[in-house]
Amino acid sequence: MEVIRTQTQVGIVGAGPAGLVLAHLLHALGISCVVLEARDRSYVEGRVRAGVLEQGTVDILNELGLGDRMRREGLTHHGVEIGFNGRRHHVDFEKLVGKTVTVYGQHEVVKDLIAGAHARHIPILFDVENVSLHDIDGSAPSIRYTHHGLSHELSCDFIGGCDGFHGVSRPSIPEGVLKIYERVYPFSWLGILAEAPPSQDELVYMHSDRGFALFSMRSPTVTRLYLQCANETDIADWPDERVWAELLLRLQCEDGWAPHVGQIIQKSVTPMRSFVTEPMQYGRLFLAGDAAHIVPPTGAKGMNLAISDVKVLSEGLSLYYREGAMRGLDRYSSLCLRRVWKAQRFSWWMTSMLHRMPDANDFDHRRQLAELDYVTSSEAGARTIAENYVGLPIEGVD
Ligand code: FAS
Ligand code: PHB
Repeated sequence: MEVIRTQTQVGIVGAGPAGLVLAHLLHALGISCVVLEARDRSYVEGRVRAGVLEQGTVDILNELGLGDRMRREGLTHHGVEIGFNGRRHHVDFEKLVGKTVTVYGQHEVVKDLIAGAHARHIPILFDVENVSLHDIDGSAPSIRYTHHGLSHELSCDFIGGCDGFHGVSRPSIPEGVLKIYERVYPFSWLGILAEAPPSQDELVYMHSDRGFALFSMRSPTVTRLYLQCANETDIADWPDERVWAELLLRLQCEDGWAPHVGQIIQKSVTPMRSFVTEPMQYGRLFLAGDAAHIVPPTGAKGMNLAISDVKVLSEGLSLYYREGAMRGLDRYSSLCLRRVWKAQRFSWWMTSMLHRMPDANDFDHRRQLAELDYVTSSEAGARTIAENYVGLPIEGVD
């Protein structure tokens, strides 16, 4: 079969937050790229996932001229509430670290990124199949794929492996090169979207004897909620009535606060894992986002890390194309991993502090409660939550 040969400077595999933000960052730098995506546009735009944008993520989207709808529809949050023993405790980001976060669904960010890419004629090919990476350890890597039944080969200078945890990029790196660090948690999250106006302005992370629950939101009319559930949970065992009953039990507070109940419009179960691959690059292939690391969503870091990775990558590529210097690209992995591991630590710590651990004894549980009491009653303790939650600084390549 004839192979259609094309070329670009940076080939990007995956049109999630990592791949799409990288494409816009490169476009703004005058560096050509092509984004190859396995699924169709509506699937990618409909994937309901993260909800909290760090200040750094908001700044990057605004600097790219892609923040209009986010500024209109996003919800600025000045803090969160940590709940235990039936009481909620406010952690005030603004007072403690002078920053805020924005609640705006990942799927809304993706819609804005794709719309912006089309307006700027940044090529995104959806429904690509049989993607394979070649000569990634040489100076002329390429990506082969089929699209609408035709075979293609995209020659490029560099490849952005932005294809998530189950993508082809990480497995394209030869055996023995990568060191994998992983922890799988003994529970998952059952998440719902409900057509119910949020019953308060801020998120509530609740540690209850029955298990963890999270009250979040998407808009003035849509509430987002999660509850800790067993791994391998079959969603068929959780009809809407059972989900609401359990959420109301776990989130109940002495002051009578409770989420508003409404029609559930989306339900899913997400396993929880911490995962890091080192290094995050091999030859001219650079892994970014979930292709390189996974965090439990308790710290609201997943999507934000994906975007900070590609910010660093874009700076390294800019240095290369401006000055022919590889020093930024050579530092990509070490720079990203320093911030990734701090986000891993925070996400693990929030998860360990807030969830009921199946193997915990009474001492462990009382120690957990003491930790929650400390971080919500000590300014130093609350500040460590605040500065990690709003996002640690992104170190530049130079
Ligand atoms: P993504 O997985 O978003 O994107 C990768 C893209 O690559 C996908 O579009 C995929 O279709 C494509 N792809 C895969 N293989 C390919 C191939 N061979 N060829 C071409 N394309 C390919 N984070 C939070 O902060 N809070 C949350 O509540 C939260 N909930 C989550 C729920 C679920 C079910 C999952 C899976 C993740 C959740 N996350 C959450 C984490 C999530 O937000 C990720 O961190 C974020 O999507 C990472 O973005 P990317 O790295 O771009 O990867
Ligand atoms: C969400 O709104 O989806 C969300 C918020 C905070 C988290 C995880 C998910 O830690």
